[in-house]
Amino acid sequence: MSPAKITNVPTNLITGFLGVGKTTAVRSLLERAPAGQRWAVLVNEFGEVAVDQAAVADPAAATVRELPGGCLCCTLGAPLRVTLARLLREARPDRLLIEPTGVGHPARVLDVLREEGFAEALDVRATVCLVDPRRLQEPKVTRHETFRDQVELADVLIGNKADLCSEAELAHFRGWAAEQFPPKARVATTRDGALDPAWLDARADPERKALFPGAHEHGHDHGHEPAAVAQPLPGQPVRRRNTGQGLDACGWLFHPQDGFDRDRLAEALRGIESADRVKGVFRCGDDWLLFDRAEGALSVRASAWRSDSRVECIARADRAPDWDAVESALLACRDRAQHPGEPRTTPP
Ligand SMILES: Nc1nc2c(ncn2[C@@H]2O[C@H](COP(=O)(O)OP(=O)(O)O)[C@@H](O)[C@H]2O)c(=O)[nH]1
Ligand SMILES: [Mg+2]
Repeated sequence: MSPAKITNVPTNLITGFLGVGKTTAVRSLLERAPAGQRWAVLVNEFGEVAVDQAAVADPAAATVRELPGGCLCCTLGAPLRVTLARLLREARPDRLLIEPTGVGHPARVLDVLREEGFAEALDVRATVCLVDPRRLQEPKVTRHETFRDQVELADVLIGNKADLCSEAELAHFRGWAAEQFPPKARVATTRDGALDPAWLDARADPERKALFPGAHEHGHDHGHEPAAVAQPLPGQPVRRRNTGQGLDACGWLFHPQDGFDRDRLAEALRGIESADRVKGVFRCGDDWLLFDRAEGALSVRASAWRSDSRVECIARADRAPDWDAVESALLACRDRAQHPGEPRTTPP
């Protein structure tokens, strides 16, 4: 056995629907990681453009890797194993957090973490599922097979966005969480995913089983390998599209020279009304800013990302925006100073 062998890295899966606050929780946990510990994060977003990596990137003590392109459970073959093995080898983390896409099925991810190849390297601890208590009244959510399995497989169940919930909604969440069987190791409500890092060490109960292990096997028409990334040119971003499971995601990677006007961009991102989620990092002058629109509200904050501007939009497939128009609107937000005579090109 090599002395450098990696063993028993405490590992947690952070699950929950799109927009519930998983990445916010991961950031919050990283900020409160014990001093001197190195944590690693593997994120996977539904879209093909890796924006979460930029969103989580700030904490210096963490290594963040993103596996773009569909859902973790679809990239379960070589891409997940290879990325995970490389992340462990390079980061040699004291803890690993994995955020699968909100539409992904956690059971198969857990299976990979527990399979022979990783059983020694990883010590799988509590799976933490975040839910939005306001949405527990919606049968569309509570009957959703992926949602039910996220809840079923969770050791720790968190009602997040408590600040946006009424007392009645919070009480309903607590009652519903208490009825889960087998009982959860921990139930709590949080704001901005501010979980107590100690909850991560709750025991993972391997007896928790998916109710719908096949729930995810339908409706994909994206490739099962992350697409090779083509190179954008100034004014000619690379566009990536991913559809399936009733969702239509479209993202753009811009050339590092493309800079944007903050105000016009905010207006344009608000204007993509039929997208449920819009997330991007943009260079605006000397600043790099993370724009995040969820449930209609747009937040803007500084980002540690410095590589290129990139954005990802996710919409319901039956009301997806005209992506050509979105691309034109984004390009129109570039700094007026640059490339005044540049020809408009039609995307592939
Ligand atoms: N008001 C409020 N907003 C939150 C809370 N947690 C997360 N958010 C916001 O919800 C949006 C989605 O959060 P994110 O962590 O990216 O969700 P994810 O898709 O599950 O990773 C972001 O704009 C967050 O700032 C919360 O507790 N309260
Ligand atoms: Mg996220």
